[in-house]
Amino acid sequence: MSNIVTFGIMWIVASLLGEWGATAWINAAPHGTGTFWGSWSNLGVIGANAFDFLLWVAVPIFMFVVMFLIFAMVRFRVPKTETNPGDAKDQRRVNKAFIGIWIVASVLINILVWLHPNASGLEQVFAAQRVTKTEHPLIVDVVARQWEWIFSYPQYGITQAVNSAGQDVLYLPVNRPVKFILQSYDPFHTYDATINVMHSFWIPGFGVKQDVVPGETRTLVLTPTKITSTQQDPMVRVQCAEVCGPGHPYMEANVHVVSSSAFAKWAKAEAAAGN
Ligand SMILES: [Cu+2]
Repeated sequence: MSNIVTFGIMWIVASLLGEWGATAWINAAPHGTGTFWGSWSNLGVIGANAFDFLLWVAVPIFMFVVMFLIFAMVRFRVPKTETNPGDAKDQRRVNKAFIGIWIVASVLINILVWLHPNASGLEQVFAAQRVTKTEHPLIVDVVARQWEWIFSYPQYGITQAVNSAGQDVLYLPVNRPVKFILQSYDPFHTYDATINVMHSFWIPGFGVKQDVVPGETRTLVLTPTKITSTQQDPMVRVQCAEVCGPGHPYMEANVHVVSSSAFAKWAKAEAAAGN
């Protein structure tokens, strides 16, 4: 059998096994769907799909390189009779066609992943940001300070949402778009602007992260897709993801994704409590 046919069979078998393993891993991910830990928002699903696609593309490329190494090591090993191994003829042979095909294939694969999932995924993310009034987005004003996340709900008259223990808390209704308006400043020390630093608003379980920069107002629109909470899934929490001082690792807040009726009840009670 020619070298090319033998190697081709090795490559195809290894790739099929690899794709089978990758698909099994994707389907068996800890939280059920997708290779990401969290894809419990519309934006998270876009990221998880991109990751899955790239994994499927990467498996045959990875197998090509690994199988090529193994095949060459075995097939072209130096025979015992060779007296001057460093000068073996096969080690100085060049296959220009192989080099050309490798370069063209690499360029094509790069163009492919630039178009999809990169450009196509970004387009989906941008489209999700253009939320319209008819979709009745929930507005949540988010203030990041050293070291606390403050959530207010202007549509419901809530200036700082807290739980019974007085901790900041983020309540969201499931399947309704949320528009986060993100700012970094300290409402309790407005006289001292030097303490305003960069933070990053990260909910790992939603698969999204947005930097919060002093002097800027940034927005993030997403739709939670599953009823869950930090208690059920620690990945569903607000976590600062930009080193912002000694309190940075503890700059987190509990999240509750609840039904729309439970949210209305909570918002009413929260406003009535004067929070
Ligand atoms: Cu931080």
